[in-house]
Amino acid sequence: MSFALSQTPKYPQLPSETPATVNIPVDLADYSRRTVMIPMRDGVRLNTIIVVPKTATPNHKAGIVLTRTPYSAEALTTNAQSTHLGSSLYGYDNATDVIVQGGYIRVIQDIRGKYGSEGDYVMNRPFLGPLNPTPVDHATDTYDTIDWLIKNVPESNQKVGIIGISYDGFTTLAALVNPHPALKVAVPMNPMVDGWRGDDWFHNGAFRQQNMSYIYEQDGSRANGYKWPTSNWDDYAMFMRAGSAEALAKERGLDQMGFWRKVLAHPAYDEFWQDQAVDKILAAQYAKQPPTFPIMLVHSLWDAEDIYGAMAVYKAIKPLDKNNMVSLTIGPWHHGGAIDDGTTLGQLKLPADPSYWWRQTVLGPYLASYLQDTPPANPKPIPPVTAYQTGANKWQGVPYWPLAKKTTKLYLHADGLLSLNEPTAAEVPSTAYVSDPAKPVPYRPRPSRTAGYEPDNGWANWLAQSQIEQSGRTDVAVFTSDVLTAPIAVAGEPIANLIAATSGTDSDWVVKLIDVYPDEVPGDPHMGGYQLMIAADIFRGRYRESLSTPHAIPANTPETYRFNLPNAYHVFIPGHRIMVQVQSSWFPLYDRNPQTFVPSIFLAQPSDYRPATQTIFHSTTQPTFIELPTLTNP
Ligand code: PG9
Repeated sequence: MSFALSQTPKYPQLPSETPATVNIPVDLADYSRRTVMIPMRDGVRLNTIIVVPKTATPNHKAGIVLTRTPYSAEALTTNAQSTHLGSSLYGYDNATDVIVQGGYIRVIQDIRGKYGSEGDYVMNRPFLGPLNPTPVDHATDTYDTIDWLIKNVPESNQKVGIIGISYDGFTTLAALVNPHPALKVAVPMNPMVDGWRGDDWFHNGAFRQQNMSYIYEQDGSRANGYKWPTSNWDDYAMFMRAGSAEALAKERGLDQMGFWRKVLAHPAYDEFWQDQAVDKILAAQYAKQPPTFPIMLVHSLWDAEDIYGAMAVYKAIKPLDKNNMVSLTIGPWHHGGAIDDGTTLGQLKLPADPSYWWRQTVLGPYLASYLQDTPPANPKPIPPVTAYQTGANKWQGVPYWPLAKKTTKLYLHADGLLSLNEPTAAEVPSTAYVSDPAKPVPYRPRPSRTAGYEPDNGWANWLAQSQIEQSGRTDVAVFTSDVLTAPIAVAGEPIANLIAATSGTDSDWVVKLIDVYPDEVPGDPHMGGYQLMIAADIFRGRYRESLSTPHAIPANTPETYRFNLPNAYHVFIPGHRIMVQVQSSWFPLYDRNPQTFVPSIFLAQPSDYRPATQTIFHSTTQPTFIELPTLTNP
């Protein structure tokens, strides 16, 4: 480290050996790198890194692949001081292999308020309208950026594609709102779309408290310089000791962050969340004018962060897609798995590498068709939906989604049984368990690390972890089918139709649809008896009548909780069994429901947290079932 001296030094100095900046000699690298500040319409300038392969020249122009990120354009483009473009980009960096092979100009921009960009940061800055009275949002920033790029990058062929995962998937979707005419293709991957319904902040009203550290670091400073103060290796212990998310927030100073205060003020699905849901915004736009350029939505089946977004957008805009511009990929992936190594998903081994196959066979030709001046001749057409069927473990091109046209009901029964038959009058009509907020069900084995992507963290693949440990708990109700003799293929969103009562006045309900492997799996011993979640989600009972207005649950009264589980494309194969688990906590990922109705769970007091007896009904008149969207020919 060297320190600049403000005065003439008193003692003799050795001259510093360190230059002011270090550059790779221009002739050595196969690319050039420019850092520019692009002015937006309100005068704010956004830090933008433009990496140009040497194959792109003013006489041999190339398309631009743009990503807009809160995660540091500098970091994403300086993976190595490499002479090769591919190695200089960070890791897989939104499909580096495809970007390099396609000869594209790579542009990564810090969104306003983050890292090298000017302006203020607002989490998922809402679009212009009631929540944003300023003249700028991510749509206008993308427009202004593209406009500048095509006028100021002489190697550009005037064709721009935008691509990104998660937050960068959200900014990719934002580019679709009143898009610039030079925007020719968009690939939003695992985008954050609706923070309340099923992406990062809540799922059906249950708060994802493990993202509190994300809010702290993201809102805390431009360059994420303030790190969440840790205290425990095991988040389960940390959240239990604090008592509630709000108490922990106070303890750690999270209440200094603006977005946290918004979360606290909006626990229900009020206008704050509804008005910024991107699926609704795009549907309103496309109802007036259908999409005019290609958009490929990318969904990960085991996405621990944004399992809702891509499919919600597809559902909302596909019926409005009169020009057939919108396609879909559904992959056997964790969050961001499309640009990662796809050969494993936790314990699961997948033949070949589905991620590499998809990038090379689908994404590469797709981008080439719309961004290259001379795309490869006779490309194989990209199907409307490219989906990976787990269980059978194969990619398939399918004409529409959901693929299933029929519904098969999977009924819960007495004695922990599960079958396609309705309950009979001879059966015990209900199953009960005690849910104790003092001992919530761990969502994954402890120690439960803060969500992160370090190699030993486990967060990325927790949705694919075996549920075997949970199946042995007394506070988890378990229902299992006989061993299957014929396949059952699911292709769409299963719907949980739970009829249940609680002795409390509020309750969470977690429903998990599980594929149980045979007791022994030849050649893959770790999979013996494995309980793989195929679709699972949580529903906060106070929202059963209205998502925007909570209502107390009348104690000891059967109520219907009907909610969609995330999409599945899975075949339960002969020799396997199907299982459904029902529980009332998923901790510490979700905050605990005190099981006593209080106006805001964020403000629940220790005395509000009480054990409750939970009763699941499976009688002839009150049957609980899962509606499976099934295929006639698996
Ligand atoms: N899922 C992350 C995120 C997106 C938007 C808001 C907050 C978090 C992400 O991976 O970017």
